[in-house]
Amino acid sequence: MRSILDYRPELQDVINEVAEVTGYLWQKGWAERNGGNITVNITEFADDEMKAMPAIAPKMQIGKVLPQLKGTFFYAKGTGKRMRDLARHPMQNGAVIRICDDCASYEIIADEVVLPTSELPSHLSMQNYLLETGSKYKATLHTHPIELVAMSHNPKFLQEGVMTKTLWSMIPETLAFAPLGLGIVPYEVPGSIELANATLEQIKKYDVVMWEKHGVCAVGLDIMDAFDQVDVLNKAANIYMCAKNMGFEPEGMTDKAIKDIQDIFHLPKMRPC
Ligand code: 2HA
Ligand code: ZN
Repeated sequence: MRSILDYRPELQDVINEVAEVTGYLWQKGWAERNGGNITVNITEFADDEMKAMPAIAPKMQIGKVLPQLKGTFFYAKGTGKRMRDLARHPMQNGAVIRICDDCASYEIIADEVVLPTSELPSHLSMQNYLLETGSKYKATLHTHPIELVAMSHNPKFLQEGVMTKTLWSMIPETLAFAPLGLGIVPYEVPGSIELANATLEQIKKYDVVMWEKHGVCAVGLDIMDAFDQVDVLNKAANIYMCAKNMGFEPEGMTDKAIKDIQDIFHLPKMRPC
């Protein structure tokens, strides 16, 4: 069977990167069974031939109206599909979708009828916001990083800024590579519009947001960038956990040490476009 990648070779690099990251997610233990999902905006690769591709399944509803997404194209992981399978066979475990002109529905155009992720409302809400703000970010990632999810079971860490401060203070790299910190989304039903709306509010300020007792959602220039930010935050959570397992509360870098790093390295406080 002919794949969309056969005549859009530029797309291959994006899909290869998604496959590489999904392999990491599995290796890290963050992607049990079908856990987690990904979308990447691939509209830049849509030539006339791709735009003319017919739908291969009936139109489906997103559950929200997202005006910026009219005519855009996304690669989306399939619902119920495993990250570890996607790493080897990305076009059988994910699909290319086109958002219809009503901005409220989508159709699958390639390669196979693989229904997109159950968290599509959250992913597309974030993608809509990124376009609305002129961001260069193309990728959204949802995954279940063990130590971060564990921390979200302690109400102390769900207060604004507390988890961010704890994580930043574990190791300077966390501050450098996740400079916006971690937003908090109180528990909502997975896949719900409520979860999508609450995520959207937090993603305005943060590149990575914690879904209480569930996982994280991250945005990035590409899927590797989104993954890296989650990875550095989870590394800090792991250091926190190791110290606790050794029987002590980690001291953490001082407020001054944190501020010095922010100043010396001119770390952004807002998402750069
Ligand atoms: O796709 O992780 O939140 C499976 C999930 C839903
Ligand atoms: Zn999940």
